[in-house]
Amino acid sequence: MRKHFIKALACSAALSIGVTAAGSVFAQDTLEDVMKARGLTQKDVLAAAKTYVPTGGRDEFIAVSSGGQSGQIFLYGIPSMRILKYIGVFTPEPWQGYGFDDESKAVLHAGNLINDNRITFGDTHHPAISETNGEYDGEYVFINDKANPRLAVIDMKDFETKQIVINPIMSSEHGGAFVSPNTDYIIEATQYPAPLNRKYTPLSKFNEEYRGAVTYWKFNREKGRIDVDASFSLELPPYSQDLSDFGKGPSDGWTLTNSFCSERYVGGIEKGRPPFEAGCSQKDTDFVHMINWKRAIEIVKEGKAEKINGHNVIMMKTAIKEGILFLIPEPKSPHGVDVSPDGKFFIVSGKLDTHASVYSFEKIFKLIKDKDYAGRDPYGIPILDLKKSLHLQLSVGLGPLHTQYDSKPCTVYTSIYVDSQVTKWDYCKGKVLDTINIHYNIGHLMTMEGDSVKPKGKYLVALNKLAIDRFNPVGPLHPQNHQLIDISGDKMQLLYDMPVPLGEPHYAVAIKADKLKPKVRYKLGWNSRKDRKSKYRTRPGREKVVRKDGVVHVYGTLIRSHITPEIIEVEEGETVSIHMTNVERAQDETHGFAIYGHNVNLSVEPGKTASATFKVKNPGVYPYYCTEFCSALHLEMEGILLVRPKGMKATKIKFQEGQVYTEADFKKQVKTNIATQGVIDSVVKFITERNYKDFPTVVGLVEDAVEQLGFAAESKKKAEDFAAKKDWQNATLWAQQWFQYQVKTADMGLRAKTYLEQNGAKKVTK
Ligand code: CUK
Ligand code: CUA
Repeated sequence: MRKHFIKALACSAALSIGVTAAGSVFAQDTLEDVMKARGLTQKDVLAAAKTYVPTGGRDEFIAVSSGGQSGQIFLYGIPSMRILKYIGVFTPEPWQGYGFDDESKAVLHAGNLINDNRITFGDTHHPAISETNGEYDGEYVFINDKANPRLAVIDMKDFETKQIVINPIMSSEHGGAFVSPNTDYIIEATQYPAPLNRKYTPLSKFNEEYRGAVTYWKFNREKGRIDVDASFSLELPPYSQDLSDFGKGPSDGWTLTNSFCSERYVGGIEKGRPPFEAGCSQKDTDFVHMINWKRAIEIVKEGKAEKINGHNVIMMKTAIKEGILFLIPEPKSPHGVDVSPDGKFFIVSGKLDTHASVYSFEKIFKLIKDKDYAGRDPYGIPILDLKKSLHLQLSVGLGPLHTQYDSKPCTVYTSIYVDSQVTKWDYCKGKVLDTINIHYNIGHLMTMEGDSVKPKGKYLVALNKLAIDRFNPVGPLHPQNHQLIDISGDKMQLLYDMPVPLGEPHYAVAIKADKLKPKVRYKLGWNSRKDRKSKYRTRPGREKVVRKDGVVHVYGTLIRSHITPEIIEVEEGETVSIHMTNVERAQDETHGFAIYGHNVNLSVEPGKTASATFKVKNPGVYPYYCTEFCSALHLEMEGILLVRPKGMKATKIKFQEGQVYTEADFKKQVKTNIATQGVIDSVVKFITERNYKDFPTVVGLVEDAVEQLGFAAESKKKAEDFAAKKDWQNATLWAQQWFQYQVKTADMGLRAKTYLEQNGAKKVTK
């Protein structure tokens, strides 16, 4: 192993001299050969070239997608469609320790106790990225849970879930999460009506006591958390509210929420009544609700809201009296409501119709100003006239659902569910420009930053509900299918199919990758879920065990390749609280921490402190170890939790040494170390002779390498001290430890060197 390593180092050092980009031995195939062998057409190769991101390369956009019933979200790159990460949101995620360490359990448990049940799934629908002046700013992601009305906050600095808030009045929701142009509020709207006080109410009182609602969650940007007490809701009729959007520019201050089943039908197929789907499709139109939310904030401040379940709710009668709530008819069973980038129009589709309807805010505002109403609904809410509100309607295909905007003016894309296609059209003039077939049954679709004030165009992703025959069969439950489409030209071109293996990903949003500025590491001893220093943070050398208030607190550290402490001894029945701090500074040096039989599984990224508190019920021997293959001696990153039977005395530990070392062993190890130092020196020379300070990545690696070299020096000193006392056993063991730190130093040095070679570093002459 060691010899191997030294050889590799030496080789690499030699290679750096002169040999660059030699003619590849792999290049004997021509493009034609490969096309023939794999049966690829010119079109395939062109599509491949448009999506391929070379090894080590980066994507231009990052998509944040709902993970459907998994209760997660996931990230992938565009155009490569490479999945980057799954993020635990409403459900535990073991890799990230989410729902396993005390810190993340606090987040998850604050938002999953509903009806006295711990909810362990989520039906995530619509992610939203925070905005500043209507543009994506890459700071936060919000996502809703349709099944158990909740909203989660994810910080894009570390892509961790920071908060889950439970909706205080809804029993079903759908129209969230969508953000106001400066992310001061996030909207969440009901789906299926229910009494807002959550009391049993017979269906005979449906019209009088069942209700819909919209909740405006107040977001505190400085804290990065939703302020529950400053949030409020507005009572709505028991129509099934659907999707929502915020106005912007000239329509800033208003929100839209559409609906279906304004028939207020209650079903009852088992009693011989026509089913929901028939009863809810009787009328030719349903309603989009238009709400003046900026005025609503004032109304709450004026004390005109009522408390339901301790939460401020503006009742319908107040909203009508104050003139902040209006209804506009929309064609049969509408879906999707999408405000244009300039905020002058919004587009609604009719699922049972072929039309997309473009509404004009200018016309609507005039109708409101003139009190020009077409009538009132049974609750007294003013209804505006459909025709007078419309800019135009266009037949775009059967079953239109959602609309996304292009960077090109007046250009939009609408998903067509029944016909399984995307229609590109001009919403200013009302003209179809192009259609493309997708596979199969598209729901949402996403253009790059396509619901912001500045869409970026280029790509469109069709989020398809079914995959049917597009992938290798894997049983009756098929993956879903995200299809990448090139929209840069006049004609749409299908490029790539990506199977999605974790749930129905209703909606996704994509942001320009260079807007994201994620962390590399945490400040040492960080509680990442609370965004502050952990009171359990521990520095190397300060590890300790403290018994306090009946709890055994273990303050430990993790660094390649050891866990401190390596032995934890407690008594049966005690409560143990293990706090692990990863004291690495190196990029990507995450350590895990898992213990046999106690459901303890931490992910401790560099700088993080994570804790696991549990009761040891049974005496026994419980090995623990690091779960990330973090270094050559990762398997040795281990320890033992000893649980003594009650009343048994602790015995002094006498260790069995595996091998007895001699002076010769010590000298041999020192010789190896000196040779290794030579290689490190040559790498250091290579780096310092280059303009490495111009490369922040390399500067970071060098910092980490210097730190490891410091540890090497400490071990060297210990080895020499023991050698002076002729304690060859300890001297050799410390010399081996010294070598371990050298290996880590060299590893980072080589990574830095490779980076410089690949990124055109220049030689500097002094
Ligand atoms: S909904 Cu329209 S297809 Cu939940 Cu946004 Cu799924
Ligand atoms: Cu740390 Cu393996």
